[in-house]
Amino acid sequence: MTPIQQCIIKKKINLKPIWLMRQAGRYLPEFRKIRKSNTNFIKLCLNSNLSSKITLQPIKRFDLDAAIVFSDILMVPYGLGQKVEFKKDFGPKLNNLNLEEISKIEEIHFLKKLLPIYKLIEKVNKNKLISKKDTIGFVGAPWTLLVYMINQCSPKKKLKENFFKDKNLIKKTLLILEKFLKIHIENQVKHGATIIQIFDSWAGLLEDKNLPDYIYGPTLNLVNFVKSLNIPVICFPRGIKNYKEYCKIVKPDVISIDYKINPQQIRKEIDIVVQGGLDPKILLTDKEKLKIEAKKYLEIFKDHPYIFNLGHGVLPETDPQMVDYLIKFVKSYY
Ligand code: 1CP
Repeated sequence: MTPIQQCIIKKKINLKPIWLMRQAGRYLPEFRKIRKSNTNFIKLCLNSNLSSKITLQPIKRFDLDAAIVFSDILMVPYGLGQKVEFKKDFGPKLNNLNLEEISKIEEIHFLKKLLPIYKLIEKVNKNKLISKKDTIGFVGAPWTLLVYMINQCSPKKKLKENFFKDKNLIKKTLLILEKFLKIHIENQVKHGATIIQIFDSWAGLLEDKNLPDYIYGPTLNLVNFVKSLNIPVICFPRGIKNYKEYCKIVKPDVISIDYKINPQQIRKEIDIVVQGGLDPKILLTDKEKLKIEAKKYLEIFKDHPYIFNLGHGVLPETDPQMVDYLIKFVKSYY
C-alpha cells in the first residue's frame, strides 16, 4: 500500500505523505521548455507522449508520494464541444455555451476526444518511478465547471451580473456535467488513476443559501460515484467558510483545505483525513519562513491522518529549490 493510501485507508498518522497541487507546471524550467514549443495548451494536454512526460517531471526531481495527471479541468467542457482556448496573460477563454449542442454529445464522442488523457495515465503507470506512488486523476466540481462554461473566462473575483438568469440552462448543464464527469472519472480509474481529486476552485463565490443546490448536491453525487469504484476521493472546496458542514454533507475521504482557513479550527472540528493548507506564497519568501510555516501544519496535525500539500497551486514564480527544501523538510520531520 502506498503512503497516501495508508494514511487515507488505515488512518496512519506518522507518515505525512506529500504531493503539491500544480506540482507539474510553469515553475519548472523543463516544463516551460516544452510549453514554449507547444503554444496550444489543449493540444499539449492531448499529446500523451508529452503530457505523460510532464506528469513525471516533478517525480523525477523530488521525493513526492503521488503524480497528478497533467491535464486541465476544462478538458471536460472541451470534450462536450464547447471551444476552449488558453490565452497568454489572460487564462482560459471559452465560446458561448450552447445547450442544444452539449445536449447532443454522446459518450463515445466524448471519450474519443479525451482518449489521450487515458493513454497518458497508462504511460505514467508503466514508469518504474511510480510503482510505489499514487496517480491522482481529477475533475473540476460541477459548480466550478459551470462557472467557466457560463462566465466564459475566469471569474477572478466576480461572476457575470446575469449569471443566474437562465435557470433552465444552469439546471440542464449541471445534469450533463454530472453524467460526463462520472464518465471521465470512471475512465481515469479504468486506466490507472488510484485516487480522484475534485477541484471546486470557485466554491467561495457562492452565498451560503445556494450551497445545497450548486455544491453539496452535485458534489455528493460524484463523491458517491468515486466511492462505488473503491477509490479514495479528495475534495477541495476552495474558499468556503464552513468546512465542517461541507464534510458532514459531502463526506469525502479526504478534505483539502485552502490557505485562508485556520488549521487549528479544522483540527478541532473535522475528523476525516485532512490535506493541504500551507499558503503557496510562503514558497516565494525564504527557507526560514517556509520551515516555520510548514512546521505549524505538521505540529497541528501531528496526531491526525494528514497529507501534506499547499492551500492552492504552486505559483509560477516559485523557485524549484524552495519546493525541494519543503519536501525534504516534511519527509525528515519525524
Ligand atoms: O502554460 C500555461 O499557461 C498553462 C498553465 C496551466 C497548467 C500548467 C493551466 C491553464 N492548467 C494547467 C495544468 C493543470 N490544471 C493541472 C495539472 C498540473 C498539476 O496540477 O500539476 C491541474 C490539476 C489543473 C486544474 C485546474 N485548472 C484548476 C483547479 C485547480 C486550481 O488551480 O484552482 C483550475 C481552476 C483550472 C483552470 C485553469 N487552467 C489553466 C489556468 C491558468 C487556469 C486558472 C484560470 C483562473 O485563474 O481562473
